[in-house]
Amino acid sequence: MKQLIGALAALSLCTSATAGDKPQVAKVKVDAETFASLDRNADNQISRTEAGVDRELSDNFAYIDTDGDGFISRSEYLAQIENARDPT
Ligand SMILES: [Ca+2]
Ligand SMILES: [Ca+2]
Repeated sequence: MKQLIGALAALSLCTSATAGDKPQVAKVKVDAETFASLDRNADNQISRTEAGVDRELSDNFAYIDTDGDGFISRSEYLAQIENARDPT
């Protein structure tokens, strides 16, 4: 029985050690889907009105809209995710 507990402990250690990489990959996928769900009229960009449903996005709209055209394009949205993941 002790051996089994030891094996389980080793297994859970192993799981938590590898878990570090996975959430980020999953988050990017979720965020790409979030873009599609925010883009209500499917014109491939998020207007201020569309961003209004997401307070964080709305608050950072001007910052995310790097070319200042008043819309967040898919690339601007994904670039913002990249910046959030890696501030350097
Ligand atoms: Ca749109
Ligand atoms: Ca823009």
